[in-house]
Amino acid sequence: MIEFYFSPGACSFVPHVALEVIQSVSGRGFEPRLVKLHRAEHRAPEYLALNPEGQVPMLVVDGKVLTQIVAICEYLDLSCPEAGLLPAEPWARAQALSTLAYFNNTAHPTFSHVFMPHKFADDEAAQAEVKRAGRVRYQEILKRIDALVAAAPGPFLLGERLSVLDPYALTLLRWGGLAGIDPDSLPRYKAYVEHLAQQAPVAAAIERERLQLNVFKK
Ligand SMILES: N[C@@H](CCC(=O)N[C@@H](CS)C(=O)NCC(=O)O)C(=O)O
Repeated sequence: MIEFYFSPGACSFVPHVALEVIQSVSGRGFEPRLVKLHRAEHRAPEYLALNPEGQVPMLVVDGKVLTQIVAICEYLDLSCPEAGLLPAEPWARAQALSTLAYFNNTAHPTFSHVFMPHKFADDEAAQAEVKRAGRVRYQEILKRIDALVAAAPGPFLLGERLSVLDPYALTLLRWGGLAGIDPDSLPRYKAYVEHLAQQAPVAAAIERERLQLNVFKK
């Protein structure tokens, strides 16, 4: 049994879509467990006992805990190769993992500087500077992902099939809206995300999380 701990709009959207793909391909289901970050449920002692980092996503597979998106994606792909969540061929797989790691360890923490500057500095002026600099850097990162979309060999980042990279790319553009970056400034990336949102497993995750795709406010 797979229990999946997630929070709406968070990076847990990535394994959420992966689990939906697996369900559609193999019939293997999962138990969604909503974690309300705004109510600090991830800081509750019961949650911290499972994941001391106090973060989503988290999988509990037959009672065993797995955290970190890169590891979760690797596990989900290996446990259901027919879902095609990552390429099987060694070089293509390494390239895909390279992009996944970039999303997870570079793009994602840069957004955290904009969204949670208090994690990086104590005084208000320093937080404002962390946020400003983070936003400039995040804009550059979104442009780099836009270039990946342009270079994609098909409608998805890896070609004809949806992989774990796609829901991450969607999440990062959506977060751009929260960072004050208008997705209309990246029309190709925006169109790719809109097409992605129409795919059944992605639409199912969006519906469960009740997500609005474009959260940019003019
Ligand atoms: N490197 C972690 C990042 C997880 C992460 O940053 N999760 C965020 C949501 S997007 C979270 O739980 N934030 C709450 C907090 O850190 O207090 C992973 O890959 O799972």
